[in-house]
Amino acid sequence: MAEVSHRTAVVTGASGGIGAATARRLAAEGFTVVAAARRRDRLSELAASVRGIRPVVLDVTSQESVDALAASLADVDVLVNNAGGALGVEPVERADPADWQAMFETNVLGVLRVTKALLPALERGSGGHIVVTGSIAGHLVYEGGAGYTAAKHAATAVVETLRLELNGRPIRVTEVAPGMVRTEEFSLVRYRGDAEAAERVYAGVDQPLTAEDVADCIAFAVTRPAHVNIDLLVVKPLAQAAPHKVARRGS
Ligand code: 8X3
Repeated sequence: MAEVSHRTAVVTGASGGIGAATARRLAAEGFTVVAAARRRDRLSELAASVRGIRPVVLDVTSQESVDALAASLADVDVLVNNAGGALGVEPVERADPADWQAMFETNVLGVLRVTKALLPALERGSGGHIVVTGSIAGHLVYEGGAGYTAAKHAATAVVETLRLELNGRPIRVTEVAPGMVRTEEFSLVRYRGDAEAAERVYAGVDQPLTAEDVADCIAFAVTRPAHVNIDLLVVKPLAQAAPHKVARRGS
C-alpha cells in the first residue's frame, strides 16, 4: 500500500453511494477524510462508524457554503468532486429546464466552485490531486439522457481543461467515469422516487458495479506515485458494453 499517512482528502457528496464508499476507502488508506455533503445526520453516522472521517455540511450549489469549507481547511492533498447526479429521463422535447439547471448546478458548477475554492490548499502541500466522479454519460449519449449527458460532458470538459491549465504545477487531475453502478439513491432520485422504475434499471443484470468498486478505482488513482497521472478511468460492469447495451438474464 502506498505511503499516504497524514494526508487529507476532501470528498463531496459523501453522505451516500460512491461518495460515502470513497470516504470509507480513503480513510482505510490512511487519509484523514473530510466527508462533505448536505445531510448532517448521514454524515454523522458515517463518521461514527469509521475512524479518520470528519463530517462537514456542504452544499456545492452555495458559494457561501463552499467558502466556509475552504476557510476550515489548511492543506488538502486530494479533492474528490463527487457531488452530482441525474434528474429525469425525458426526451429533449419534454425535458424540464429546471431539472437541467439542477443537474448543471451540482455536476458542473459544483465542481467549479469547490475546485476553485480548494486550489490554494491543494497547492500548499507537497502536491495535490483533483478527482472528478464523471460517468460514461460524459463520453457517450443515449435517448432520454440529454440533460445528464450534457452535464457530465461539461464536467469532462472542465477536467480536461483543468489538466491543461494546471500543467507545470504539482496538481494531478483525474476523471473516474463509471457506467452502471447500483447505489441506493442514484436511480431512485433520477426516477423521482419511483422505486419500481429505479429497480428496472438493474433488472436481470448480473452484478452491476457497487459504490465500493468505484471507490476502489478512485483509491487506485490517488495512491499512484505523485508523478503518475491517471487521466481517465472508465469502469463498467462486465454485463454492460455501452449505456444501453446491457446483458440481462432472460432477454
Ligand atoms: C451513470 C451511468 O449510464 O446511467 O452515471 O448514465 S448512466
